[in-house]
Amino acid sequence: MATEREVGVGDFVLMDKIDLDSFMQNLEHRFKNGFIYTYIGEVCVSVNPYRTMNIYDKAHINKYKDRELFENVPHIFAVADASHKIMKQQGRDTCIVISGESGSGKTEASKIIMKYIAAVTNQGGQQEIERVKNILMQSNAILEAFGNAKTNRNDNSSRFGKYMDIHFDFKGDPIGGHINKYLLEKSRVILQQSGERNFHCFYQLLLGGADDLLRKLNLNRNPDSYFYINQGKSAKVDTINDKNDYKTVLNSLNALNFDSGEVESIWRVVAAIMHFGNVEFDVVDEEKLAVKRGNAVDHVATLLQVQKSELETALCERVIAARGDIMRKEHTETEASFGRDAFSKAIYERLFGWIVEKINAAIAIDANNYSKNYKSSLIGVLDIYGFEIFDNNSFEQFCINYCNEKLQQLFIELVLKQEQEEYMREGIAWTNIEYFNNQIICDLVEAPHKGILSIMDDACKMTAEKITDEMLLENMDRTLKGHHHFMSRQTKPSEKSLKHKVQFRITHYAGDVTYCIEGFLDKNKDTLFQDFKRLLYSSKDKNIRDMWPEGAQHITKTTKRPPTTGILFKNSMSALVQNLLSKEPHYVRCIKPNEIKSAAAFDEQRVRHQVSYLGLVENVRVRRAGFAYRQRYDKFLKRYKMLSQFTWPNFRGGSDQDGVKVIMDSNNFSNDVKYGKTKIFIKSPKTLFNLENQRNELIPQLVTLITKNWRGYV
Ligand code: AOV
Ligand code: MG
Repeated sequence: MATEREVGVGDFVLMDKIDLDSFMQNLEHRFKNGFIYTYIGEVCVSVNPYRTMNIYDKAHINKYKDRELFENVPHIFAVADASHKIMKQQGRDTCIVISGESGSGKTEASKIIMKYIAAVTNQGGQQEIERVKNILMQSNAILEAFGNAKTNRNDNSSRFGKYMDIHFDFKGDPIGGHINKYLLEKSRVILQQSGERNFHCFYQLLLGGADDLLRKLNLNRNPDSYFYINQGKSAKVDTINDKNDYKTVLNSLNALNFDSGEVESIWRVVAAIMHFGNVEFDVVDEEKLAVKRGNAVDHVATLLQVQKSELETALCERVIAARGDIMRKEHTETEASFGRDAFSKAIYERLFGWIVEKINAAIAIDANNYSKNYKSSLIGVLDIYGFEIFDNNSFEQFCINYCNEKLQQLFIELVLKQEQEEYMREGIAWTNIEYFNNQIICDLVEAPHKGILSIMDDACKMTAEKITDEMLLENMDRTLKGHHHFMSRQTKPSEKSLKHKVQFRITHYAGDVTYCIEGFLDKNKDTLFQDFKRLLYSSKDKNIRDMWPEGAQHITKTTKRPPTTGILFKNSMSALVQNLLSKEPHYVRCIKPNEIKSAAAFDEQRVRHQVSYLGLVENVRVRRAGFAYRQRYDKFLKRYKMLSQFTWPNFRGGSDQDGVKVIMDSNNFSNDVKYGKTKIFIKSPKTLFNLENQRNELIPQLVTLITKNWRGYV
């Protein structure tokens, strides 16, 4: 029973009138009164409060533990509990899909869910389970240090997608986990827009690292000294304490069993990248390029534990193997700079991947405690990078926004499918509700042959002629002309806001995004000269060598061209969707209340836009199309049995459905309900209100009655 007084309507399905205006009114009213969560049936809508709320403490956890959704004021804890309960009681795999645009609160939501699960499990205090819980919690600090960064939309923006499986034993206690990461935005390592930062770890090291360590790494504490981390001119962020965060990360690395050598390797790679950004080139003569004199390259060689001369060679020329012959080719200055940047990005990406693998090793189910055949159930938690629009949008935004299209598609499919299936299963008639299906945008990006990813892939495969980004855009124009969600100056000459031959626009489900084609091909090809791979494989540092196993390959061994980044990403998205489809989904739909990170402002227009594109009103309509409320007969009877003398104090017999029928008939609700095979479906929310009110009025009398005559009832 709710102990807090509700403000507005806790479940949009129960609103009198279902339209965007009523939805907005209820959402705003609740938000302004501190109610940031509201349901649409079992979907939880969450508005980022941008302030610390005291609704996540022990008392709240206890309030939601083992309760039904409707028993308390809406809360994300209830979603976590529902997911855990189904997994535990029915042994079914579940997942919690958290979506919403950049800065809407997805990552915080995922942490709150983990916190709840950690708090309600392992009542027996088993050591191994405590260990697993500890690792699950501590891994966040590390992943955020290396995978999150300040963007102009969010001070702690996830720059990678994260899907985490948590495995549970038959008692519902966590026994292990696994993290899948999706495309890290590695271009940030070398380039940041004004107002943005590189990944947090760079600043954490500079501000938090011990004097000794910094001396060893040849670093000074001033972020402005390093080109790779100073371009955004915003190293200092009010909401971030890099010094403290460094300590937290170090503690977490220790907790996850990274040994001191591994921790040192991590910081050496991070430091090497900072020095790398300061490496420049001199054109000696037309034929010859050299690394500019200075210390940066010396530091890089020392930190990566490779020969300086070999590093310089790898930077200035490349080895080409053609039909068994080995030749050397000098780089131009542009090629050398490109190589240096590609190398820096690659080292960072490998470091990140290596860290994730080590975390996975630490949280893998312990084979000593659980046999290989042990059947565990799991909860998957998905926290991806949200839809984003910047002043300049490139290949990374294109991938991120495509990922969000896929999740929206999944939501549409499943929410409708679930409803349809439920009505069919229960033998109840169903009427369709109109909604915008973004499949057309998913197709625009991913369709074979005609989709943007495919056009890009074809362009990357052409080696005979040099294809430029401009030519790629021309190919897109030709193939996609007339598509309602694609536009360029070529396909629509009157669109003067688009730069001819440089920009194109996609009308995404969440809004129009103008992309700049420059760099798309390089980023999609993601070329890294072989020389760098061999160089790192020669490192004296075992950990760095481990990050580059392919460096062992002999130069003359021809390697197949690796798949392009876009195709890899498309495949990983498709695998992710398949995986989510195989589980029972729960949704948290996050909303960003304003653009200024304010705890007070509710920007009606911005929120209205999000509610619209997320399809939330349609969600309510679908949910209510026939029936606002449904419940299993046994549960329904348990809750409302006191409303009829036939079922209270003693149920006079028959099935649960019979009992429910008597209650509804005796209250004259027969016209408002349908009886499915296992559930009762109620059409009007008023019926439920009425039942709830009667129950609330009866309960005090019953309590008094029971207290007076309690012996008689026991
Ligand atoms: P995101 O994950 O959705 O964006 P975050 O979860 O990082 O967004 O939230 C952004 C910021 O909003 C956080 O750093 C907090 O300051 C604040 N915030 C969010 N949720 C809460 C909450 N429940 N309570 C208090 N503050 C909150 V991105 O990763 O950019 O898509 O790529
Ligand atoms: Mg995030």
